[in-house]
Amino acid sequence: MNTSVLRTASRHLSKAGRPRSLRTVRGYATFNWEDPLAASELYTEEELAIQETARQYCQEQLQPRVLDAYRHENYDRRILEEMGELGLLGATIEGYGCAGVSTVASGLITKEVERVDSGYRSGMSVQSSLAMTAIHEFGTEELKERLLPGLAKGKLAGCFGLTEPNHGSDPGAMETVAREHPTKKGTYLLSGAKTWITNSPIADVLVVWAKLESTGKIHGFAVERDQCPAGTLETPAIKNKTALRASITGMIQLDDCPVPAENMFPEVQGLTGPFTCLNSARLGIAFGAMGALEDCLSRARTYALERKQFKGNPLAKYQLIQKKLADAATDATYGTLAATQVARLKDAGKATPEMISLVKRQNCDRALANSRILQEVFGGNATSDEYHIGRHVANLFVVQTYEGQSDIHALILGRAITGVQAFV
Ligand code: TGC
Ligand code: FAD
Repeated sequence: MNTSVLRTASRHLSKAGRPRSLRTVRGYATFNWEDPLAASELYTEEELAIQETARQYCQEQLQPRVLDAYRHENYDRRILEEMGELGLLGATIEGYGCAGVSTVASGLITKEVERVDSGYRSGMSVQSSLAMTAIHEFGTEELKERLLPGLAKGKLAGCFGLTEPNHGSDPGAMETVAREHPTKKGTYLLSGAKTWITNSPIADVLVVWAKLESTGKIHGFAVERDQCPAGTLETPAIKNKTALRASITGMIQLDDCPVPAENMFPEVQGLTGPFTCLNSARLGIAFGAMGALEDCLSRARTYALERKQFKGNPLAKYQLIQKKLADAATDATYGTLAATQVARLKDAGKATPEMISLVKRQNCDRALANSRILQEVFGGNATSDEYHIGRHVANLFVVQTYEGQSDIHALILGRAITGVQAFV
């Protein structure tokens, strides 16, 4: 907490020389604006310790890098190894060099990373929830033992290719195909294009979803870059993004790329494969978006206490400003509690995909709406990237869009409520 800021503003806040929010009312605990509904009471000591480790790493190692990374659209590949060293990658997986923590703890890690930047969280989520989960849930034992430890340590980078140039919200219509090699038994040839793929330009292991030409069914493949002959796999970066600039995004272009049959996921076919991984990543985003919103709130509060307009009053004294802060704090704490509840239910085997759609949609929508309103607190200074708020706002648009755009999650919920399908 910035006590010098509080001192400056104290005469406007209370006779006791501290903000009214910090006063204790007899018989009650002290209100903590950073955790208004005391979500921390719901976490185990181990979960809190994991959150603290993640927060320390993120604030000490990621925060100082983010402005430069965002300005120059430069993702530092070493970040995956740093996260791997701390056990942050594939954290819920048991064995294979992974930490085996609860879904709640994993959510809290995600929240701390996204407090710094959604792009950093993106790089971690794709590695953990999408690439590693796909291999862990659906890969052969040999594939798991060969690939998961390297992914867990961040020595290998992973990506997840579902979206195509012509198919984003409707991945069921994907055009990427896998056909059996005409002469080489036990090999599939993959052809097609995936786009907007986080980590693809740096990925060593590319999880690609494709339709088997013979059956038309969707299957997953772990494509290992070092096994692909020249010209069969290209992963050009998509440059000049208007958001998520601290992450790296690209395409996956496959031209009769040979993949051994052992690298196909044997146990799953259809969209259940990719959606199982997305369940995990979407829940992570529900936590992460609250981290980004909390950072916007904290920065807006500090600014409002420091900035004086009209007779030397801090902006924080004005009611319209206070409402913006109150709305953001309310949505951040509700969203954190809701994500925590779904994560606990997931660990207890009681969660449903619709619950995950609900919290992914609501938390992303509220994070985007509130961050955009908090941006106003900074006036013209919001235009400077050194205030960080504009970066969060731009990022949160993407967070609301990927892993199922918000309206798509509304339709998933609408289907569950009415029993009527609205997609087709
Ligand atoms: P639908 O008929 O609903 O389902 C087809 C099959 O899939 C099963 N299924 C699920 N399984 C597990 N978990 C879920 N959440 C599931 N949802 C559906 C379902 O049971 C069915 O199985 P089966 O055996 O009967 O075939 O399929 P649909 O085509 O009607 O789906 C429509 C819709 C809109 C729900 C779906 O396509 C959708 O969610 N679209 C959004 C696409 C999306 O989320 N793309 C994400 C790409 S990855 C990404 O964005 C990563 S960014 C990461 C980062 O950088 O952080
Ligand atoms: P579209 O599907 O074309 O949708 C456009 C708009 O139309 C949306 O608002 C949508 O809600 C709306 N819409 C579509 N259908 C309907 C309907 N039936 N009813 C009402 N409204 C509808 N994908 C991956 O596979 N892996 C990744 O790692 C990955 N990383 C990404 C990173 C970034 C930076 C970005 C921007 C995207 C990434 N994506 C990734 C892709 C992302 O998942 C898609 O952008 C997202 O699923 C939406 O698809 P689309 O962009 O094709 O939009």
